[in-house]
Formats: sequence, C-alpha cells, structure tokens
Amino acid sequence: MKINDNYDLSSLMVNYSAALKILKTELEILSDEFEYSHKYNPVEHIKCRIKSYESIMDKLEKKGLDKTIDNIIEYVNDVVGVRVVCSFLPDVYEIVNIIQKSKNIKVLYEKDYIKDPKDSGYSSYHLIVSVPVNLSIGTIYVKAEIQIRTVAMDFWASLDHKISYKFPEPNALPVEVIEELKNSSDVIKQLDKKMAHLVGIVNDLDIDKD
Ligand code: 0O2
Repeated sequence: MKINDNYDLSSLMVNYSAALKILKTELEILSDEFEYSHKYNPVEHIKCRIKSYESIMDKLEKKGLDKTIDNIIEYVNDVVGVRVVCSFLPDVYEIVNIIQKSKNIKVLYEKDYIKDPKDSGYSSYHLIVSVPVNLSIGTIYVKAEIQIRTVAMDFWASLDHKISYKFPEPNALPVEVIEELKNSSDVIKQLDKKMAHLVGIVNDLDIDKD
C-alpha cells in the first residue's frame, strides 16, 4: 500500500497514538508501584513522542525501502518513542527489569548501548516492544521503542542530537567535533559511575529514612 493513501496513513497514526497513551500509562503505573514498594523513585522523567512524517520518510529512505504503509509497520520500530530518564546507572537496569517482567508490554528485542556504546559515544538502553491496543475491530499489536538512560546520558544525547547527530552532512563534521563529543561521553560515563558509587555509600548508612 503506497504512502499517498491518506486514509490509511491517518488510521495508522491513530493506532500509534493509542499505543503511545497505553505505553506511557503502563510505565507510569510500574514506576508508581516501584516507588510505593521501595520508597524510592528511580525515574526522573518520562518523555513521549510520535515520530514526525518527515522523520519516518527519512528513515525509510536511509534503510533503502519504498515509502509504503507496510514498510513503516514492518521496519520503522520507533514511530512510537518513549524515553525513561533515570537518576542513577543501576536504576536503568532496574527499569529494564521491571519492563521485561511486565505482562502488558512484550519485549521483542533489546540493545544495550551502555555496555556497548555506539562509535559516536551514544549510550542508552533500547527496548523494542509490542503493545496491545484494543480497538472496536479487535486487538492489534503496535511496535514501540523505549529508550532508558541516566540524566547524564540524556544530557549528552540531547546536545549531541543538536550538534552532530542530525547534522545534514555528517562527512563535513570536523574531526575535532567528533572526537570531543566522544571524549565528553567518556566523562559522562565516569560521572555516572561516581554518582552510583556515592549513592551506594549513602544507601548503606544505617539510617531510617521514613
Ligand atoms: P530521533 O530523531 O532521535 O528519533 P533499528 O531499525 O531500530 O534496528 P535504528 O532505528 O537505526 O535501527 O536504531 P538505533 O540506532 O538502535 O537507535 C536509533 C535511535 O537512537 C535514534 O533515533 C536516536 O534517538 C538514538 N541514537 C542512536 N545513535 C545516536 C547518536 O549517535 N546520537 C544521538 N544523540 N542519538 C542516537 P533516530 O530515529 O535516528 O533519531
């Protein structure tokens, strides 16, 4: 089915929008429940977005695929995107674990760019998931991407996104910029380790926090 079929594109976007609402609510419930039972909230904030039409088309083009509805559904996994920003490094894996155990979110596959950062220095934990959406015609399953990272990783990624990631001519980026961004991501990694160490020391103090 070609992309210029406006009716089908609109109805697809309605499905994506429904999946985003469900995913956001599900993650908020899981986070609230965690906070209640552990007296600690590992989530700084949750950000949601639907990928713009232009970005969807760019991604199909980058992947060398025809601009069809079927290719969006099959190959663009992050039309629905949710970012969970955590305080400390161990919190990221805590949240990954909670999502993996969730009955309502099915993990299709995952990429640990914290263990294996991208060449750019990008670090984050990605989960590609499937979310059930109950429509009048029945249940459909919609794919979504959840990015989980620390505030420090989020700081780096947000600025890198503006400085280099979306730069229209990547080959024209000065080597200095690429190298310094990579060096900055190493600094971020050290900071995350240090903060995790410090909070570990404080948590081990024998003090009643209620
Ligand atoms: P935007 O504008 O952020 O949405 P896949 O088909 O999922 O296997 P894909 O989509 O290339 O392949 O997945 P990948 O590389 O695992 O993750 C893509 C997303 O991660 C990007 O989405 C960015 O959000 C983020 N990302 C990946 N690499 C970098 C990087 O070097 N710097 C920054 N700042 N973000 C990065 P989009 O759609 O490319 O962009």
